[in-house]
Formats: sequence, C-alpha cells, structure tokens
Amino acid sequence: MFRIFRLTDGTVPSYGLNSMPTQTFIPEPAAADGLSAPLNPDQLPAAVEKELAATSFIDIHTHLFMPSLGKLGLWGIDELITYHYLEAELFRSSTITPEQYWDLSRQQKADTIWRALFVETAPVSEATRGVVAVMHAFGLDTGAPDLREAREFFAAQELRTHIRRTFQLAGISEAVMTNDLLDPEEAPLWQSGAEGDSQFHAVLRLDRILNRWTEHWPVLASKGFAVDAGLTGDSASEVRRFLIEWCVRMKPVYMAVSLPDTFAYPDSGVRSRLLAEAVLPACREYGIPLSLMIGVRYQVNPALRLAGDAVGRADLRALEHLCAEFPENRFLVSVLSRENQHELCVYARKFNNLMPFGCWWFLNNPSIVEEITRERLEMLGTSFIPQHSDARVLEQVIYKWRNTRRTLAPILTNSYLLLTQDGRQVTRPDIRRDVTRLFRGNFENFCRRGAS
Ligand code: RAT
Ligand code: ZN
Repeated sequence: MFRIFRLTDGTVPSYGLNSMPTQTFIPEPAAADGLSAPLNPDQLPAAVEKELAATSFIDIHTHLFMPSLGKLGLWGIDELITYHYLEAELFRSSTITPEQYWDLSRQQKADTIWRALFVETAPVSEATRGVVAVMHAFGLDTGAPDLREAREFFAAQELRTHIRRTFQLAGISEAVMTNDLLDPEEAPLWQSGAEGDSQFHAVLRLDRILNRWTEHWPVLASKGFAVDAGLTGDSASEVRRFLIEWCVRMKPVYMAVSLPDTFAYPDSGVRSRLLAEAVLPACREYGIPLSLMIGVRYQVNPALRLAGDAVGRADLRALEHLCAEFPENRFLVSVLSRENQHELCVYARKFNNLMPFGCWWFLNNPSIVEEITRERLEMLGTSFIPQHSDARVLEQVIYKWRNTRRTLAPILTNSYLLLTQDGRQVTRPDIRRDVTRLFRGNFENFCRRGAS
C-alpha cells in the first residue's frame, strides 16, 4: 500500500495524487461472460482499440490551467489557430514577416493563419490537421472560408461545462498543469488562494530559478529569502525553504524544468548546486518527483518568439549522474532529440528511479511516436508513460489524445500478436490492465512512491 507523505513538521498535505483513491482504476475482475476468454489474432485489433477508447487517461504534462486561474487558461478558435506550432508553419507558407504578424490583433492573426494554412492549402501537417479534428468534433465546418461560425460557437460555451465536455471527448479524466511560481501574473492568484479543481493538478515549474538564476534571485530576495547571485551562505537552504512554502501552497504532483541540449550535471555552474542543494532535497522532503525535459536549443530564431526554439542532442550522462547520486529522488524524463531516445530507454533499465514519459513537442508526430513507442515497449515492457499532450489550448487535448490512441492501437496490437505467436494467450482484461498501467497507473504510482 502507498505510504502517506508527511512534511517535516509532521503535517500531511492533502495534495493531488496523495489524496486520490488508490483503487479507482484497478481493472474489473474477469467476468463470467466470456470477456476473459483468450483472444484470436483477428480479434486483437478491435479489442485493443476498445480498451484504449474506454480508459480515461491522465494527461501528465500540459500548459492548461484550472478555471480559477482565469485568463491564463487558453481556449477557443482564435487561440487554437494561433498555437505557436502553427505560427512556425505560417512563416513558411506566407510572405508576412514576424514583425508584421506580431503587430496584428489576436483575431487578425488567426484570420491570417486560417487563410494561409487552411484555405489556400490543404492542412495536412500534424498541427493543422489537429485543428480540423477539433472543429469536426464540435460539428463545425472544417472547410469554412472564415472563422465566423467557429467564433460564434466558442463564444456561446460556458467554461466549466466546456472543460468537462472537452475532457470527455479527449478521453482524459485529469490534466497536469505547468505552474510558474515566479510568473508575476500567476503567482498572486495562488497567493490569494486560487480554488482547486479535481480535474487539474499543479506542477511547480522551475525554469526561471534553474535556468535564469541571475535574473530571478532578486525576486526571492524581495520576498524575504536570504539568497544572492553566487548562492553563498544560506542561499541554497533558503531556496529550498521557498520551494517547500510553494509546495504547501500549490500542492504540486511534481516539480519540473525544461533544460537545454547542453545540460550537464555535475558542473561548476549555479544550476548544479541549486539542483543538488535545494531542488532535489525539497522534492525528497515533499515526496514528489522532479521532471526533466531535456534538449531544447532556446531561441535559435528570436523573431518567432515562442515558436523560435529548436532541438539539440543532449549528453545523457547528466541523467546517469543524477539517478545514481540521488537514489532517493525520482525523475520523470522526456528528451526532445530523436537521437537521445534509445539511451533514455537504456538508462531506464539501469535506474528504477527514472520514468521516461511522452513524445515531446517536435516528436509528437505519428511516424516518430510509432518508432519511440515500439522501442520503449521492446526495451521496457509497460513500465513507461507513452504520451502527454503538452496542450496549450484546452481543445487541443481532443486531437492530441485521439492521435495518440490511433497511433498506439496497431503498435499494442502487434505486441500482443507476437506474444500469441510465441505461445502466450491474451485476454481483454490483460489489455485493460496494460493500458491502464501505461496511461494512469505508472504516473500515479511513480508520484506516490515517495510518500512516507
Ligand atoms: O511544446 C511546447 O509547447 C513547448 O513550447 C514547450 O512549452 C515545452 O512543452 C515545455 O514545457 O517547455
Ligand atoms: Zn510543455
């Protein structure tokens, strides 16, 4: 059974996954109606599709926000069309310059993208096809000459009802947010007691602290924490105190950071010291994992703003050192470079405090998801988390999860087919157990493991 996590003062935080009922998604016992009969090879595809459709997933990394965080939560057609994945595609299909584009209003931007990527050309890229799938899910005209009908539809929705319907269409029960404790817009909302929501879990995102300490340490200092640029004196333990204070406030299910392709650990920089002396001790104290998303080449084209980042191959020995040096910590890890995927699987075989997750950002295309997922199943069985949506706009979860189910169905089917050919029978409850483990149980158990 799961242990209950206590803070150093002996109190038990009532945060997300600690308070989740542990039995909710245990597969039903085999029924006497033949459901547990061995499946023939030709029954496997439909059985896998059915179990994938029937299981409600946990979306373990998004940029969505619970309703009490107000305007931070993006939704609706103009936000969908101006997703930064589509902005990057616009500049390839239009003569508009980034400078001209940034000067437009939100609606003018969406109109420009709609015209260039949906009217004047077939929307066959993954991100454009996603918009089509979302519009279709809501019964909107996917070939419309303009966005009038779609705007009217979204303007008529009541947010909380719309969130419930969207999650249902996506087949997810919960979404994990990305909460920046140093964001001047977001932090005050938490400080004034933003109302929790059982469909959303918080995550303490540490990019500003770990990647841009020189710029951000004065914010901590201004809040009364004795820190300085060089991390001298009590600085590290003060950062740790700051993080625990935010854990108690936000009740995060994990802490997280996105890291460059040049990420190294250990090194002589301030980030290594912050990790070893503040972040990892705080994760241990609060009993939660640290998520490392490694491999971004930040702002290779700053004119594109959010769309201006690229990818680089990382040296995953940093991960090896962290997993070995901190066996009491758990690491949820996604790597952005296709070339790093195999090494990640090998490290996961060496360290059970490492949980690979997702096919992140530029990897979230069927051809690459297929390759990565097959590799993970072959090397790790079902002991990984295949996907997260990374949705920035609410309705994106519909297409991202639909695509994940569609891509994964034949891959899982093929694994079971090979298994039956090798002499092991497969039943529907077997498939249900595995799908539940991949898309819920592995995350729930990994987050709870540190609770003491
Ligand atoms: O996928 C994205 O939207 C990226 O821009 C990043 O936000 C990335 O997912 C991250 O969490 O840093
Ligand atoms: Zn993200």
